[in-house]
Amino acid sequence: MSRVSLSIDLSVRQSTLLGILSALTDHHYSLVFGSIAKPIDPNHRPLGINAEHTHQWSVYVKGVDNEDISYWLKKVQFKLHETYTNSLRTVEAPPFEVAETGWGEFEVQIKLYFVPEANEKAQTLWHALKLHPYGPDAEGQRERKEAVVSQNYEEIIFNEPVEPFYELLTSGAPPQPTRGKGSKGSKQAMMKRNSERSAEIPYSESAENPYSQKTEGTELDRLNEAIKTVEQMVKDERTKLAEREKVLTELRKSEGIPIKTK
Ligand code: SLL
Repeated sequence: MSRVSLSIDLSVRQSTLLGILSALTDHHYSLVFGSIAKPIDPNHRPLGINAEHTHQWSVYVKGVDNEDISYWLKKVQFKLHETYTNSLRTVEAPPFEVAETGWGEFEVQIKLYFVPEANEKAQTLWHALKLHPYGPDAEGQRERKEAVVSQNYEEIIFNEPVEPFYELLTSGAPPQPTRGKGSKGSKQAMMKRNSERSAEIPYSESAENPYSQKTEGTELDRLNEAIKTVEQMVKDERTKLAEREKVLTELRKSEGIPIKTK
């Protein structure tokens, strides 16, 4: 009895460990998706738009820190609310975005299509288009007519990419146009210029971009700690199992009774 439950416990822990290890060896490609919306200024209404439309907005998929991700992301299909004409919008090249006007919020379906070398099926994301400010300062934001940004960070994981695609991924994005002199984030820009072409996220976070190698490093440290803990747990369970087996063998010998394990 105890022997059976122990071995199940052990296999669960081992699979956790394998999960963590494979998460470390998979290839992660990051993107940001979301929307930005602004109330239409009644004195500057764009020509020819529906009188009921109150907001201008755009929904987008882009690289972290605006990195060009078209070397692995081939096209994006945005499915808008059915009140829009031609509600299925396909964008075949960056910027992967749809700009519109409207009056209501809705869920946008975003379908990502990868380059053929990826040999990966399209992936679907959902984004709730936000037109109205939300959160603790919603009222202030509304009064100041601030743009409403709602965005998410996403990591696409390609497991064991097929060889040509792996090469493509690790050869990375074409070099970014460099910013003007004295621009902020110069360390980051330098890291980018000096490094090999890579699909990696920026070295450090910035005001516009919270996703960086530094924050990722902290996460990896935590994962490494978790692996150590899991390894120790597996070791402890093995020791316990061996001890129990020893007791079982001794019991078998002294009692001469076959002990059922089911
Ligand atoms: C709502 N469930 O009631 C949502 C639907 C639809 C948004 C929002 C303009 C369409 C058009 C538009 O803003 N549709 O006139 O082309 O809030």
